[in-house]
Amino acid sequence: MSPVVEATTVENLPCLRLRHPGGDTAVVALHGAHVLSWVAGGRERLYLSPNATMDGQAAIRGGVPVCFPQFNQRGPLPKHGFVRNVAWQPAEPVETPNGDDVRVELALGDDEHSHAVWPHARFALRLVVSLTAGGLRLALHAHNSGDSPWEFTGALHTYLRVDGIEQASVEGLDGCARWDAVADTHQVQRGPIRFQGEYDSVFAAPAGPLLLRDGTQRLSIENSPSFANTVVWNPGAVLCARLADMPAQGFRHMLCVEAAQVDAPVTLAPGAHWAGWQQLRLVAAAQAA
Ligand code: TA6
Repeated sequence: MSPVVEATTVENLPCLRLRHPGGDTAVVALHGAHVLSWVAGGRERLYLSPNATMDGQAAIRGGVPVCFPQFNQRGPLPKHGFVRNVAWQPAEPVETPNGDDVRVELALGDDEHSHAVWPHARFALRLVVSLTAGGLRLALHAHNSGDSPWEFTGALHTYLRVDGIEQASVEGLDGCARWDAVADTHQVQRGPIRFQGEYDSVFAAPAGPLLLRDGTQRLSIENSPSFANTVVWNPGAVLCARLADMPAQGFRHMLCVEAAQVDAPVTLAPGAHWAGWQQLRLVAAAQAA
């Protein structure tokens, strides 16, 4: 293991900590290949609930859950799939480092447990976590290692940390088709998104990156075109109070902006690969003005 990646634990969960020479860090738990922390520009950029269950079984509230092979409850599998609830393994890199990043790869294959939940699928998943100065890139790779096709939906369900949800906005979805999951209405997004109460919407993915504005924070969020949807979620006060693993005011400090495949499942033929990524990048306030 390279000296900039070290084994650590967070509440007894085995984790890997990445340290970029410039000072940024990231922590990824083997449980769920779940990124728990990304510190960039001197502050934490991800929201991890202080009430998250870290027992190596439950899904962790916050960070970046990997949702696969099912988005939410759109199918017969457990909500948001099952790979966020199981331990992945550190793997030898298959992606070539680009020279200035620190990266780890985690792998998960089918086994007795997955066969019980998702019977006919033979698969190999990889999550590549790459840390650059001011940037974090998560790439999910899926491979059909069996002899029959299977399909999936899913998401990189990123919980961004915001100073205050009521001052935050997301730009870049103007003109995109939107399904408002709270009101169950379809419309076209006009202008930046702002938040007052529960917000849960699935968008047709935009062509370019999004921009999160929150106080002095400016964050660019770019998803690969292979993810057909972008999901934006904040539970608001009422739903947040019903989430046992969230503090009552937790909704004020989180905003999920997700690279997702929601509406149209991807079919992977035997031997086929799919990859999808999300790239987060700090933007100087002057650049985002
Ligand atoms: O991606 C948004 C969403 O699908 C919401 O509808 C909400 O349920 C959220 O995910 C969190 O799901 P979870 O199973 O992690 O509580």
